[in-house]
Amino acid sequence: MNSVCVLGLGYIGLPTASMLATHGFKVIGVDVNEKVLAKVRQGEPHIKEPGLKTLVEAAVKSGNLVVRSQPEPADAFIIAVPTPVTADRKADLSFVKMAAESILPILRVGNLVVLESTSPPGTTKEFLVPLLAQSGLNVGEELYVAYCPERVLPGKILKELVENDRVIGGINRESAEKARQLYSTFVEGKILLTDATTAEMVKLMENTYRDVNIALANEFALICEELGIDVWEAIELANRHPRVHIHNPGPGVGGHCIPIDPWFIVEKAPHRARLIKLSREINDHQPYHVLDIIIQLTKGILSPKVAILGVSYKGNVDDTRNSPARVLIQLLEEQGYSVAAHDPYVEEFEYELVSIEEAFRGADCAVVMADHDQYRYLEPESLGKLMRQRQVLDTRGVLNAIAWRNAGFHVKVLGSGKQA
Ligand code: SAJ
Repeated sequence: MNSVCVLGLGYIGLPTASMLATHGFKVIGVDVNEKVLAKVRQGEPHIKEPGLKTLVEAAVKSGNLVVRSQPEPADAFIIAVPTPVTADRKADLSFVKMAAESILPILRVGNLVVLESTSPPGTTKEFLVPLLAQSGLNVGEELYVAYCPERVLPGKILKELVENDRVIGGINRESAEKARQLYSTFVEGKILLTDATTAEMVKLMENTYRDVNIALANEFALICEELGIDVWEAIELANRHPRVHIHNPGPGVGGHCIPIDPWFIVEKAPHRARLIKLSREINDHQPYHVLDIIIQLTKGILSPKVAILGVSYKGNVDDTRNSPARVLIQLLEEQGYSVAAHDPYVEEFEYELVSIEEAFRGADCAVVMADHDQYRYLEPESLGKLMRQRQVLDTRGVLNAIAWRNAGFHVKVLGSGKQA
């Protein structure tokens, strides 16, 4: 195997294409977005991710990574396009379909096609294989097909792409072995082989495990608020048990994976997936709970202003997809609040982003929505002077509450029912 065509140059496709290119493969990176192509062509990633700029630059400079708007013949094809969720909570496989159809005319005997996009169990065998069979090749014998989910954590993509164990599900043993050959060129973790449908379920189970656990933490937070307990302290103590690992509560679950993937299980087994569905609902409700706290904090204030700190879906990333802050800002505006938002990472957002001082100026409450490291080191004394009311709501448990209280702030921490 010498050449790989990667379809979709997003958060997964671009790092993977660049990684393969720096490991000696001739890589054709394909994307439908002209802006993405233009940037990558110049060796510039279109997403912020530690180390990615250096990697993309090296890949492009070496001549091993070229970008195109249409796929070109190669030994292997990796499909890394989005699989969003539709309004009725089903997987939208239209991008997978488009990608598969686009390679039909160029597939050759001996090619390998790998699907990396998160998909409902059965997608590779029941959706992708019949599509690829339209090439006229005998799928399984002349054309190898595998499902190999990505498992990398945004913020640590490059490290995890190499170090994480990798699950590969083949439509048959030969397909799985072929895919192993490809991934073993850069994966240092273990490569574990299974069938395609199991691999699809494994991916969904990983993210669902996280979603359900976060829902449990969020439920604990609501309960602790009512019972006068600090959930953060309680979790820390409970996690001293050797078999307990409670997740962190927060303002909601965002990103492009965890709020979506559980629905792909629900889609396939709606009557069985009760806990999974309930967890989704619990986590989706968190921004509404944050709104309720803000309403309490700003009761009686005329034309209240709220400063939102962090609009990305989690700390230290620039990604705002499904960000709980977006939901909260919309709810606040519907309630007549004036909102000023700040984020040190995000460049493009539907709502205007301002400097930290502008966000605090005249505000009646500042709300930490993303756990960016910078927010741990904010100076409450100087920021407090800019505010109309010294109030802060920490939905991530990142602020030094004592320092803020010493600066005259009323500090509310999500999940804490303890009176300050
Ligand atoms: N969150 C909490 N509490 C927690 C952990 C996370 O509220 O204890 C929130 C975050 O703030 C964020 C959301 O959940 O809004 C998701 O963040 P995350 O860090 O849990 O996950 P992602 O979406 O950045 O990446 C996940 C990872 N999956 C798992 O850890 C099982 C990653 O390994 C996957 O590759 C990625 O989804 C993906 O692409 O599927």
